[in-house]
Amino acid sequence: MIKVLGRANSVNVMKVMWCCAELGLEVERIDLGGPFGGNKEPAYLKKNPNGKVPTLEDGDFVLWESNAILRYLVEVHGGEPWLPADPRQRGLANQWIDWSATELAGHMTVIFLQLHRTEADQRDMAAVEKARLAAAGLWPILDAHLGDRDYVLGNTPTMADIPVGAFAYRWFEMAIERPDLPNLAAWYGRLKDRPAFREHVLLPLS
Ligand SMILES: N[C@@H](CCC(=O)N[C@@H](CS)C(=O)NCC(=O)O)C(=O)O
Repeated sequence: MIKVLGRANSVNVMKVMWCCAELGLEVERIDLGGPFGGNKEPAYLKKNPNGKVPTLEDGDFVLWESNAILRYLVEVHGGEPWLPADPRQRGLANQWIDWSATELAGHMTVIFLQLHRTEADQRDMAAVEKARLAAAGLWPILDAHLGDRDYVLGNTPTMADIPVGAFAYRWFEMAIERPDLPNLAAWYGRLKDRPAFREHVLLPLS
C-alpha cells in the first residue's frame, strides 16, 4: 500500500493526498513534521535528506518533492485524464505545475507562515504585504487562462489543477485583500465541489 509521510496541514502533503484520493488509491498517511516532528530523525533523513514532507513510499520505492510525487502517481497509478497522453497537453500541465513551484509558492508561503504560523506580535507585515502584492500579480495570469475553460487544461481536471488548486485554497481562505478574479473564483468553486479536494485540502488553516 502507498504510504505518505507528512502532516495533513502541509500544502505539499495536501497535493499528494488530494491526488491519491482522485485516483482512488488506498493510502496510509503518517503524521510527521511540524508539531509531530520526526522529520529530522536519521531514519527519516535516510528517506528524505531534506527533512521535509511529504515523502512517498510505494512498496520499497521512496520519492520526495511533492510535484515529482504527483507526476509519479499519475504515471504509475493514474493515466488519462489526470496524466494527459498528448505531449503538448502534458507539456502545458507541467508548465502550470512548475509555475506553481517557481513563481507562486514562495510568495504564498510567506503570507501563510506569517499569518498562520507566527504569533501576531512577531509578524513581519511588510513582508506579508510584499508577498501579497507579488501573488496578486501572479494569480491574474491563471485567471486569464481560465477565461475559456473549466479547469487548467480544459473541461476536465488533470494533474495541472492540483498544485495551483492547493495554493488557491490558501489564497481564497486567508484574510487578505485580493483582486477580483472571477474566472479563478469560479474554478476554485468547481474544485470545492470535489469530495477529494474537500477531504484533503479544505482543512482548517493551521
Ligand atoms: N519542495 C518541497 C517542499 C517541502 C516543504 O517545504 N515541506 C514543508 C511543509 S509544506 C516542511 O516539510 N516543513 C517542515 C515541517 O513540516 O516540519 C515539496 O514540494 O515537497
